[in-house]
Amino acid sequence: MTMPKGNKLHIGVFGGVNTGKSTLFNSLAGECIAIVSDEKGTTTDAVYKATELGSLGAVILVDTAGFNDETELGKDRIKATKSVLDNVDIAILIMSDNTNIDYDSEWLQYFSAKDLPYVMVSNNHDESYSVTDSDIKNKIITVNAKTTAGIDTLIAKLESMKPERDHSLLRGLVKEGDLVVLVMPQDVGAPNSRLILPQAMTVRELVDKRAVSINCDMSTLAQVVDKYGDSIDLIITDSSVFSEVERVAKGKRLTSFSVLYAGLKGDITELISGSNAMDTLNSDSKVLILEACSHVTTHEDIGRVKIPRLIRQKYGEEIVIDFVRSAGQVPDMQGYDIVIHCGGCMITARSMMARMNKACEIGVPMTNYGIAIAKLTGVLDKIIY
Ligand SMILES: Nc1nc2c(ncn2[C@@H]2O[C@H](COP(=O)(O)OP(=O)(O)O)[C@@H](O)[C@H]2O)c(=O)[nH]1
Ligand SMILES: [Mg+2]
Repeated sequence: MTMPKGNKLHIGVFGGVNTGKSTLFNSLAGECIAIVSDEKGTTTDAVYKATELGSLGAVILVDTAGFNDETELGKDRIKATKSVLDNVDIAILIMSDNTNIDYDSEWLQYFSAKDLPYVMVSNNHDESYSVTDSDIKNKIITVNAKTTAGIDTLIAKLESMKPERDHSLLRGLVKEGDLVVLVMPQDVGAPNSRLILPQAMTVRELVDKRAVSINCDMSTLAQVVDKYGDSIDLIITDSSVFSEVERVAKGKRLTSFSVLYAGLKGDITELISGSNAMDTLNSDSKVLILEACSHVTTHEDIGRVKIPRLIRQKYGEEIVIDFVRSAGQVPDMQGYDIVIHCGGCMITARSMMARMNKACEIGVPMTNYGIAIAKLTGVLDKIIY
């Protein structure tokens, strides 16, 4: 199974038109994907490419449209490039003869405003690049995107910039030797012959931690609980069957894949407190269900059917529930009483945090699928995270 894009380090290539962004992107990717051209504005939408880069391992490179594009389509391209800022973990800013220092300064400010680590690269024409500030000049790495001279230095710099990220789902919840029961109902929406990402990641982590896991679904859970009783240290369930599991679990430590996943991508404390907004919803409220997947997903059933059904049961048929699917830009969340986001397995942690920060800025509470289901079925205070 391949890791979805969301879990890999994303590196964006930014810079003015014709500075050699696509050439560098191709050199880093080691093959020709982005169109390189003398004509300005050749790269329109961002281009994403998975590759391996030194000790960084698997990364996603993102080629963008130049930000001094003055053509008719330029505005849309710049907007698309700006939305990439939320999706990358490191930015490369390219400068060359074609550089306009005013634009570069503007973009350095965007990087800073988003706390986005960046590296400045002078492509081929170091001498003529008119930086007077020696402090900045020392920070610039010189490359020749075409011949790949200097690229090793750039890769070494990127390696040193890798953000520390806790990729653990289970954090402190499981220790060596624990017995963990995984409840994984495989309904019609489940992919053929494999587990969905949060489940597969959990199994892998349990193996790494030398914990022992038992896999079951609702039809066999009672049997497992009868057989292993007090030896069970934790039950992790699909959140769609929270309340059923809680009834069978008889006070055992309980959590869900999506709640664990929420902690990996977003700020779990904020997402849990965001769910408190559900206490004050009524039939006049407006709910936004937000999916980050760009393709037809296995969560469709949870976001489009299960959660709306639970909400309507509790607050009435008239309550407004809107759905938005957006993998790129932070969607418009204004005017809603709560936003319920999917687990975000296809987007980066930065992208998820950009959504949470935006919601916070406009005063709209945000929670996620798993936490919302736990809240709606009355088991939120019974789960650990
Ligand atoms: N000589 C030389 N030409 C380059 C270099 N990098 C890019 N170019 C050329 O500059 C033009 C624009 O490059 P491109 O990568 O499409 O720029 P972008 O608009 O920033 O993506 C192309 O003709 C490239 O072949 C370089 O390092 N050396
Ligand atoms: Mg280009």
